[in-house]
Amino acid sequence: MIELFQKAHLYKDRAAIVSNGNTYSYEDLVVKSSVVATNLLNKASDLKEARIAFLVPPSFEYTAVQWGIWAAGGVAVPLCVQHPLPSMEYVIEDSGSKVIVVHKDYQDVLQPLESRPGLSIILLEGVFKKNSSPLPDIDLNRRAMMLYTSGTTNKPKGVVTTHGIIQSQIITLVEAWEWQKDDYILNILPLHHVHGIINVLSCALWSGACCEFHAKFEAKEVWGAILSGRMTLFMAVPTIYYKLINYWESKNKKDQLLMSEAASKLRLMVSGSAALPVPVLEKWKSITGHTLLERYGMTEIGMGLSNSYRGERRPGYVGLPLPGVALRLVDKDNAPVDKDTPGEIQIKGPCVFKEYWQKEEATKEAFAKDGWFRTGDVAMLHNGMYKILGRDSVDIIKSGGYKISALEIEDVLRGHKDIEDSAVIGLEDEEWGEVVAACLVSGQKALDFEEISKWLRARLPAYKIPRKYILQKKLPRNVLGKVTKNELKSLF
Ligand code: MCA
Ligand code: AMP
Repeated sequence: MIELFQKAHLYKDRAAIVSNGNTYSYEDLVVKSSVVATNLLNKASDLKEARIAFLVPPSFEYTAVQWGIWAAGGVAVPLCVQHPLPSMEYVIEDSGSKVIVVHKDYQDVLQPLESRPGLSIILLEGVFKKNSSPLPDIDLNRRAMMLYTSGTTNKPKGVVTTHGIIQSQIITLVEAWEWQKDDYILNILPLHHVHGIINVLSCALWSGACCEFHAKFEAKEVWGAILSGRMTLFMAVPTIYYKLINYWESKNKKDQLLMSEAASKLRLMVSGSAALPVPVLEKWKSITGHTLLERYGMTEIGMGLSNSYRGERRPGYVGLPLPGVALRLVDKDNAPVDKDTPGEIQIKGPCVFKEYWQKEEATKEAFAKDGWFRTGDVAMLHNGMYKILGRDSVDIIKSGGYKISALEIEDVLRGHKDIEDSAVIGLEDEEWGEVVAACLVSGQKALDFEEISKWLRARLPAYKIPRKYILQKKLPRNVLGKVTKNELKSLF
């Protein structure tokens, strides 16, 4: 049996999940996920790595479905409840999911897919109905999850991890950040990415701790939970800390004092998924007394580097490789670089993903010949700690902690009837890290940027919509015809 489930049997009556005002024990989770597994199996003995997509908001039910898919031998493909249909449709098709489990509140969104041959859309109630029956034995080397990530190709790729890889990603963090069964964490992150799924939910459940879900991030709700004194841990992206600071600043002195005092009692607060600006770190320290623990990760590797739980946390740095993670910095020829010299981060270890789903060539290209995973992030070792310096591609944007491919947005923009050409870039932004900006070419036609944003919203998630536009007669290009994106930035 998967070790995560074995542990849950031991934790039994302890609170595992709080969602929608209810508290669910580990026993509840074990029972419910076995029922889900039995229903999904529908008399078969094993799902044999069939991909099962699920559209369920962050909740006890989300977790029971995820565990149920795993227990039945399937591959969990979480869909994001905030995404428009075309984004979900791409994931469903690319992953080859033939079954989708959907919460009734989102049934209408998937309605256009209902008549699709070979696709079965099952309401959540439908996987909760039968009693459980014996379940297959799952080997650690089997595929378990597929998360979609944007990269230097125009369409997102499915990052496949096995039960063993997931386990190793969890154990590393449980050890490094000293998770305990008395921990209580809030999960306000989306549940189609590593940060929310592994770092928060799975680490909590591995440890016998309690994970409280909120449907989405609201600064007021997070501060409310901090004030209640029930939390011991908090993990979020820098944009969330920025928003929490703004909320704190909007309060009167008396309230601020209470909020600060309550926050100072947590045992750990972590930031990641994007660079934590030093002013945000400093402001948070002045408000709460916490030096945020900054760490570095990626969908393909889980977490790679972390500042220390007990030792030094250096502002602007991401610390040292986590236990079990091997890291090297290399130059363009894959030769290791000296300290104080920028180099690409390459990673090896049991935490590294198995493959990009059905993209053999992309998988091969993602690894150096000697097996190291090429992250595309550039860092430097300085005074014994790693500092992230940037990325080697201008086509990748990080906004609000989400990784966005400029090429994907350009590709969609090309489908608009009035747009002849486009180039998308990320512009530095205090709140979002970067904001998406688009330079458009339309020939003689006038463009209505609001109409374009509206048109895009039906096709892309909100965080991929450009927040700034400019119109140009033509795009700046170099002699090879490639758009010079750094030059483009200066036009905004
Ligand atoms: C939303 N808005 C934006 C953006 N996103 N504006 C500019 N840039 C953006 N990126 C706008 C919306 O369109 C809306 O405006 C307004 O902000 C509020 O939208 P809402 O969706 O309510 O925003 P929010 O809830 O405040 O979202 C901010 C957020 C969210 C909570 C920071 O972006 C988020 O959950 N980020 C976390 C992503 C994450 O977990 N990444 C991990 C992947 P209007 O009303 O005008 O439309 S990375 C990972 O997993 C690796 C392994 C790692 O290292 O962790
Ligand atoms: P994703 O693939 O969405 O998981 O995003 C992973 C990317 O986020 C990494 O390749 C980095 O570019 C970026 N990232 C994650 N953590 C940090 C951090 N602490 N500082 C800077 N960049 C980060």
